[in-house]
Amino acid sequence: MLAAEKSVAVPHELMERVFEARRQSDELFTLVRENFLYERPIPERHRIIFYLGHLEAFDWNLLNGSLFGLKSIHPEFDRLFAFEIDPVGGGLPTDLPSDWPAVDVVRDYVGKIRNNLDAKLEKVSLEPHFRTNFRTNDRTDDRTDDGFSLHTLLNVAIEHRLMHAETLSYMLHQLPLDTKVRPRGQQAVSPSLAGSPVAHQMINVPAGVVTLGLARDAKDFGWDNEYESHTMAVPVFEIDRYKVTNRQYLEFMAAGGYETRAFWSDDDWKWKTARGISHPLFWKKDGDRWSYRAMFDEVPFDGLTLDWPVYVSQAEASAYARWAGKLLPTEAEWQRAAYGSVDGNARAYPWGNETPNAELNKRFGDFDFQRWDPVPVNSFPQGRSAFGIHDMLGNGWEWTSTIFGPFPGFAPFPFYRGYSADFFDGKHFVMKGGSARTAACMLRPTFRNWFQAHYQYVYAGFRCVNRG
Ligand code: AVJ
Ligand code: FE
Repeated sequence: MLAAEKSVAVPHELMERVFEARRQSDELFTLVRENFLYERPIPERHRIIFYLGHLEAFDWNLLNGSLFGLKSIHPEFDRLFAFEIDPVGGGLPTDLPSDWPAVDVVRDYVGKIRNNLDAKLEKVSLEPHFRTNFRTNDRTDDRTDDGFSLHTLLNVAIEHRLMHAETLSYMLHQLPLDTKVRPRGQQAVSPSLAGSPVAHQMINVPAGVVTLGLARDAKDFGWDNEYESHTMAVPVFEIDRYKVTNRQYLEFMAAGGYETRAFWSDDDWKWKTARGISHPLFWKKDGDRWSYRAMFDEVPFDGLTLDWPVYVSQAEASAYARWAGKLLPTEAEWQRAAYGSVDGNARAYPWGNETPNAELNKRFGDFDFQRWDPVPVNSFPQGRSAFGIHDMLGNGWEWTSTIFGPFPGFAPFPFYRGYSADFFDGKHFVMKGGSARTAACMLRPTFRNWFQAHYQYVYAGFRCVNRG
């Protein structure tokens, strides 16, 4: 009967998610030709090799530090691979490839950490006090000294890894094409899904109340910055039915958008000028024609790619909005446009209450690793929100005008104090929605992403609003 008992105790669902997340992150490292793992595609961030060790060091430090208390197999690596760099302020990192251990050594560390953690997880999952709180966020039978369940910690490990699967994707995006290995069957541009021309218009969202954040006693997992739940009144506004496309952004450029001082804030103008920025990072000029730098190809602007959402920094998005005589939405407006409804009841997703899965994803949006690149902004009519606004989840994050800050009642996770709090500096803006490389679990209404206004690398675009 041991086998049956074990199958009850082992947290299948959570461990399956750990394994699936590992599959996603492992795949990314196979896309880079081995000699390029020591490259730094984004000057502000670590070399690729760091992330190979980081995901396991993170899991180890988190689970072992708070719960297991096993002897470390490599304390030096636990520290070396522990921390990200904060790209704000200070100079750029100056470390050299030779400062990092060899790939084989890092892979060996990864393998050993996984074996140790998995063996321990299998064992503790049989201990009675872990059984209940493996399944929910329930704090009544807490296990860490700070009162957090293993369920919470495993969710932190899973979502941390999945977030890096996305940040690594856009990091590898910046590598020269000949340093990457194209996945089998990968096409340059996804065939058209919609076919009809994009009919841009603005949609009226009546005044209403929106709920932001997660209740402290909610059973579902959320990061520290998602707590607590609170409501806000949102006055009437109009919002773009679709994200701003490459085609629309070309008009802004043709109108001298990058050269007109009045469209830019002081800070953004200084940044743009100092860096000599004159077009979106994902665009490339060939003679007098633009092409799009996709993940594994450069593709000319044509009927399809022109209708992809434009990916830009928040500074560039704000300049466009000013040129158009509009504004970027606040976090609360975005939330209401995506999850609100005419009758006042919030939905779990813009399309309703169906939880995304492999089948539904195909109808509802470009997210959950289905593709590497965007699709035209009108590709998923069935994913539209109650107000008829398209493409709110997937196909690129959306910048808001809201500075990333704590919700009322915020408390940092004691086992990861800096996750959000380190970025409450007035320089980071909330992004909502998700990209082609965002895992479905992070499409929940309360998930908040953030980057600083001058960060061009992320798969993020925007749509505009008008207020009375
Ligand atoms: C939440 C995506 C802004 O990439 O800097 C990963 C996620 N934090 N490891 C980031 C994160 C620490 C974070 N973002
Ligand atoms: Fe990290």
